[in-house]
Amino acid sequence: MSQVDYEIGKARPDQLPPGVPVITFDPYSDEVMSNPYPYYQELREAGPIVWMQKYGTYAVGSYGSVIRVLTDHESFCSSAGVGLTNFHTETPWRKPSIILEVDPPEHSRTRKVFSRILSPRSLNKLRERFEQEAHAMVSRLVSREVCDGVRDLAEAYPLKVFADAVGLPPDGREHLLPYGDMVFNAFGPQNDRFRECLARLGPSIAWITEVCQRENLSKGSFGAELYAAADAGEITHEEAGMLVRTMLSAGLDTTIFTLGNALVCFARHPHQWAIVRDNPAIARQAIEEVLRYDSTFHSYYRTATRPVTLDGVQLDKNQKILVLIASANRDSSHWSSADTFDVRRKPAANLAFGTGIHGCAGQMIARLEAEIVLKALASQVERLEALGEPELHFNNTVRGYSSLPLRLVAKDRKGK
Ligand code: OVM
Repeated sequence: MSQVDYEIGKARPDQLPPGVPVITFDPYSDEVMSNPYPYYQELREAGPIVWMQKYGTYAVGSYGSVIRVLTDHESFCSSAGVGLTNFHTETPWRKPSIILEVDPPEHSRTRKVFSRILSPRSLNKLRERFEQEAHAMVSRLVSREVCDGVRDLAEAYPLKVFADAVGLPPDGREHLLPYGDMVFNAFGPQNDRFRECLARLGPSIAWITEVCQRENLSKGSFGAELYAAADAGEITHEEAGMLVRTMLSAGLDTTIFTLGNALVCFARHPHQWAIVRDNPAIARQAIEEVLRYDSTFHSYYRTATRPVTLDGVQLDKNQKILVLIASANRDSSHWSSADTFDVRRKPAANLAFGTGIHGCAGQMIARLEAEIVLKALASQVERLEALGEPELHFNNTVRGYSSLPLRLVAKDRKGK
């Protein structure tokens, strides 16, 4: 191995304390990504904390260990980056996020502004518009013979309603997808997937930078509210632009893949679809189960701020730890029938949105979008028929599909 594999924060395998189980599979390989769950089980069974040989980091994948790491932000920080790249020793591909990749007290200031703008109260105003758009979109698709569930719904919906809510102009939104793909690839290793994505990125970065400027954001939007917070002195104007960037980084791929994963889940589990269709009030809970069963965000890192013991293992300062939230959501010591997709369970406290001070700030708008789309489908669609295998989109951090050929079979309205 080259020198770079052993820099600060990445202990040598031969320096490991005895008794730490070693896993040899590569969580970023196509093979593991095609179906990561058996590998996650192997990892959990190996021990509460394991050594990831290929990357020279620890990893946690059980429910308890994941919570222990995420709720102790003083020992396990975000300011060294929440990807494999250690910002203390390597140069990140873009300026670090001022909300994700920081610790208190800096984090508290930006998070407060963000949380207010994305609070349930402020989101209430969006519900009606979101519902109208979902109903219109679904009824157009139902009237077509076939559609692509990912392109025509999972992508189209957030690209319309969320981008509108942030305040973006209508043209150029196609840049959001390659940009988001890059953001999430960058939380993993600098592998071929990372490099190819960066090489394709071209003009998307410039477009994103441009639309984060105040004059390009519509009145009354989240973007406008961020700049208003700057006028009020809570943050600087430059920080307002950086927080618009966060919304665009974190708010599209995540909800898009969640919607696509939901469509795949329900196409594959028609009885589960029948439960939602016949009782749309369960939609919000059903989305929670989609997030537990096939989590969108699979993993990210924390970094030890000091020598710290985790599950009996002594970690050095600067050590990176992979936190596999998608694995915690399948931990059979926490969930009964963990590998069963069951919309009737109440998967509260699933870790799809993380937990602790960095728990997803956008989770309420993510749930709102998904619930509304699912309810629109429930009111109009009898069955979701997959017309072929969905196409998996490979990304180092988020899991979802790039295509799902689909027929949405209309409900028979006669006699109903
Ligand atoms: C950000 C950012 C990017 C991706 C995800 C995220 C899950 C935040 O730029 O702040 O939160």
